[in-house]
Amino acid sequence: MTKKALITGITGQDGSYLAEFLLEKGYEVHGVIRRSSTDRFDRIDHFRDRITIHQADLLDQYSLIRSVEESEPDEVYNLAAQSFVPASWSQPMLTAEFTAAGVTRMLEAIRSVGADRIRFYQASSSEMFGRTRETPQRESTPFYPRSPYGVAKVYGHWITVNYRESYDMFCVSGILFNHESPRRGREFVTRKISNAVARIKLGLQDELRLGNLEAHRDWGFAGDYVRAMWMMLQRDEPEDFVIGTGVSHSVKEFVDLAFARAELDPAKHLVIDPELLRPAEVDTLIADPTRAREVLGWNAEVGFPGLVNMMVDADLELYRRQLTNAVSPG
Ligand code: NDP
Ligand code: GDR
Repeated sequence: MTKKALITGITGQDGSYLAEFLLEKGYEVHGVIRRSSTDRFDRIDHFRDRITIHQADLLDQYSLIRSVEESEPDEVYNLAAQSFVPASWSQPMLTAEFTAAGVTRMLEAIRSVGADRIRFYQASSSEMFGRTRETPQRESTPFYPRSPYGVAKVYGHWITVNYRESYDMFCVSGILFNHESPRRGREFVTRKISNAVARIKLGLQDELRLGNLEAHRDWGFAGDYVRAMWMMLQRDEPEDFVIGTGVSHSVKEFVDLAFARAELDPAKHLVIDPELLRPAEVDTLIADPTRAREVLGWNAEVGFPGLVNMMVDADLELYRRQLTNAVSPG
């Protein structure tokens, strides 16, 4: 029998890769999209006709129930969230509504429709570890979030654990470390860098303004990480896993590799802007993905240099195409 999956956040980076992955596996894929006055289908346009869209919002309980009723999923992947950390300081209440309370609304929607047969994945985050003393971070590491976003994710994490224990539901959280791709939103630091490098190379901009260059992150490729989400829902017992590469790099290292890929000198273009520093920073994150490797059989296939090169090459290609189209007649 064909399996059915419902994905919230399908228009986002991870949602688009996950949908492709599940379509490839033969799933019937349904996606939740919130109403907007403009089309926001850039990341899913190329498979839009192979999925079913349900209009719903994490703020609206009834719309979520209806999306679950209509799609009759075997698996629900809750990827929707306000996911940009700096925005969580400027919009803390909205972040709490989307990223924290939204998880409960989705769990309630599942519970009201068919808790015993629907498996649930929650997109937890390494931001929950924040300033924890333990390094590297594994499943048992205590949380110490450093932003309203991180705090909201801790809520989402524990409510998922709580529904598993309260109602015997198959609910899991994947504690995913930063994962990037050419589809990453342009405000996140990796894409901001690859985008700027490509534009500088092609003479479209001259400057790249960044905040804290010394922050360290465990960066992987989003395509690898959506595979881990699916693997977690195929197990006999629900269990939470840390997903990361186990290697951490600084923002500065990302900058140096990205500029080198385009044969540019960062010293000529990089500007440090104190306005981009955060009220509270997460200095270093590094995953211990041992359980994911040993129990799930998951590994990150793309390493750090491969990821940087992939992102710079994709942005160079994107802007070269745009420039060619702009000058070609007709
Ligand atoms: P994106 O920001 O790219 O995508 C977020 C998605 O959520 C978009 O589809 C967005 O829709 C949707 N969304 C936001 N608010 C609502 C709402 N009120 N109702 C319905 N949909 C909504 O995030 P990513 O793909 O990078 O991340 C996916 C999930 O994983 C997020 O929960 C994120 O917090 C979490 N995460 C991400 C990591 C990463 O490194 N990428 C690491 C760890 C966790 P729209 O297009 O309309 O804005
Ligand atoms: P993060 O990702 O906060 O880790 O959250 P982001 O790419 O925004 O920042 C990473 C680090 O880079 C430093 N930095 C800058 N960041 C941005 N965005 N812009 C800048 O100009 C800049 N200069 C330096 C930041 O201070 C930070 O230390 C991401 C999101 O995808 C979350 O949703 C997810 O949960 C976590 O990853 C894991």
